Amino acid sequence: MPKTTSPSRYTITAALPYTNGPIHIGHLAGVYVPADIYSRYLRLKGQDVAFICGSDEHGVAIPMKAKKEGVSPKEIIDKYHGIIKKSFAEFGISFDNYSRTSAKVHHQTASDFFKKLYEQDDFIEEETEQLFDEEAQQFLADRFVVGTCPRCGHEEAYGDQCENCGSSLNATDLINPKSTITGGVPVLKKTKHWFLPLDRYEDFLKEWILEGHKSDWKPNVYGQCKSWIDDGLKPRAVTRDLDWGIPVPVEGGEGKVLYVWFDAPIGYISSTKEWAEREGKDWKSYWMDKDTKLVHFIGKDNIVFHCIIFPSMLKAHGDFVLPENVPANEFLNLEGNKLSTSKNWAVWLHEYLEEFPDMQDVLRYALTANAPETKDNDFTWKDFQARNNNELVAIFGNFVNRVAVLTHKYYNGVVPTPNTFTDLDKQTLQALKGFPEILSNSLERYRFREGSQELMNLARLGNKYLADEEPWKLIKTDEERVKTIMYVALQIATGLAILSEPFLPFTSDKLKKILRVVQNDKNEVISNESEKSIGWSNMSSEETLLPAGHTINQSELLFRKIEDAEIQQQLDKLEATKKVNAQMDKAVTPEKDTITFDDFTKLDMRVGTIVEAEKMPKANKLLVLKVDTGLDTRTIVSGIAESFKPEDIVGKKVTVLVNLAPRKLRGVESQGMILMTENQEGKLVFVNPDEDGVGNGEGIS
Ligand code: B3M
Ligand code: ZN
Repeated sequence: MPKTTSPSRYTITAALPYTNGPIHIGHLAGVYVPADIYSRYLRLKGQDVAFICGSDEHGVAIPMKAKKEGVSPKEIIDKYHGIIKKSFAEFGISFDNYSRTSAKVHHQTASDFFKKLYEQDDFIEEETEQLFDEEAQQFLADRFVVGTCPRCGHEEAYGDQCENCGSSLNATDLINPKSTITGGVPVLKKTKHWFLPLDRYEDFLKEWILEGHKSDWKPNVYGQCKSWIDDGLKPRAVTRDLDWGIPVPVEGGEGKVLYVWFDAPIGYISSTKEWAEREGKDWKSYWMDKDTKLVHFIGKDNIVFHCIIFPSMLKAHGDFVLPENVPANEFLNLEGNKLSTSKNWAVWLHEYLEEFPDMQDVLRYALTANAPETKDNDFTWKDFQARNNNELVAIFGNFVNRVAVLTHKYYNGVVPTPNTFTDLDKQTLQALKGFPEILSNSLERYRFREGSQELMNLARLGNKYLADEEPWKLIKTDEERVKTIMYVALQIATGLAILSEPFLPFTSDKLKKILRVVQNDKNEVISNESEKSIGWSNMSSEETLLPAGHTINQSELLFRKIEDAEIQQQLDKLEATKKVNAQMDKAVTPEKDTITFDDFTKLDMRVGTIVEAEKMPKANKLLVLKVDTGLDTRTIVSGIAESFKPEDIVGKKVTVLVNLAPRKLRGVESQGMILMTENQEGKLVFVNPDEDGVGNGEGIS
């Protein structure tokens, strides 16, 4: 049942990113931005929070990447752990600890966890037939094998999971399995593994999830759990025949490692231990105290591991709390296509940070405002530009800039003493007081998209108030009235500084600097003149957020307009990626039937030079060429008009098949063939001897 008492502390985890590539906007929208908003919000409410993450450095994806890049797995994890950790920090993801599963503390914690379950006889130890690649002499598990998912028919399902329907699989479940190492069809070979008997936890999961979390878990999460439990759970192997990972710490475990999805979630515990030791805290209170609220932030493809497998492990272990909620998001697409690390179809966080310096909050806002919270959603650069220009610049930034500029213009930056409040003033101040609860109401239910729009509504309230009251006109006729208007506007700006922090931490800092308020260790803001510190929890009960007499700093632009050219540049970048992918996706035409050497010697290929070139009238693709073959100068018609201008290829050396039977093309007799191929962009290029000194007529063998 959802907890009714308020927790003593929160352990917030964010899925550990694999160190086989950088972070992209799909990871941010799905997991890290919502987790950060929630953690920052809880801290602002004065809660004791451990926001935990780290790099997931085991699993087959790492050695696969290492092999592809021709380096060691250690070099891969060190490279991407560094890129990921740095880019999270620069993006304001405020982890209390970001560890890594290659760390000693994790190896020890995961080994101890396994040994405890082993000693409690929680595993089934069994020799079974597993998929084996005879050519690679390697057992095939996880991403070492692909095949058709038995549940949804997805043809690229991995040995442990189908990313399409999220199902957790045994490799032997796959239909038509194929080795991703050699492409070969695997055979079955006996090997011993330890299995977690998930079927033994069905009653526990039915009671804990299907009964206990029917009302508070998101429908997409609850629905997936229900369908797996209803389908019946099967034992899952938690060890692998691999040499990359945490060695199986029991008799008979030689040459085997823990399954990455067994060890990785334990990484949350190891990272908490590492943090607690550094901070002088007791890690056990964050994982073993029943008054701790544990929340896992993940993407939908990780639901089975965080709602079924890891909780069953925690239950078996017996000492740990269970997750109170797992608010998994759906997937984010990019410009209508699925994000893909392997196809480089992504907006990479580290590249964004370089290309849009000091604009972290723009991406945070755009990703939150369109977050895939209940269904897959699409990120477009046009929407990113619109969210920035039409909301952050035109509403939030415009309001704050007006408040600061007018306060300096009329009062040298000093907050004026208000006169009598009109009904509108009172309604506006009352509305301001309601925002902490409005936002809490969204954030407590993990509705970050809704929360971001409510925050923008607070900026709209201020913007509209100023636009309706027009102090810049009234100043000529009613100075006393303007004092009240600017005082009210400054209260709204201060409310924005406090309430924007979870969503827009960088903007909140800038706004606090403009308002010249400092944040104390209780996450409350305090102006120099007042003893009262104001924060999320008391701003609704305080009459004054920013006292009269307080002096603010000069304004600074919180946001800048994003120009069409900047967006076009990003779209061009994606277009180029599309072309590269199209080229790589182009199925390499299968090899033709074998020919004999005699067949080959019949081909007479010579070096030639194009001496004349012109377009074939009324034929878009054809050029009529005069080619000096060394034997003669002959006419050759070539389908290269869409790749070359005639004037650009005169003098070009080419390879010519000279003894091809002549044939008429659009009435022109072509006497040979020029050898061409396509480059990665799909553009035709000459297959030609580009070394100097190779003369026309030279045979090619
Ligand atoms: N490394 C991320 C993924 O599946 C995976 C999460 C582990 S959380 C313990 O993309
Ligand atoms: Zn599937």
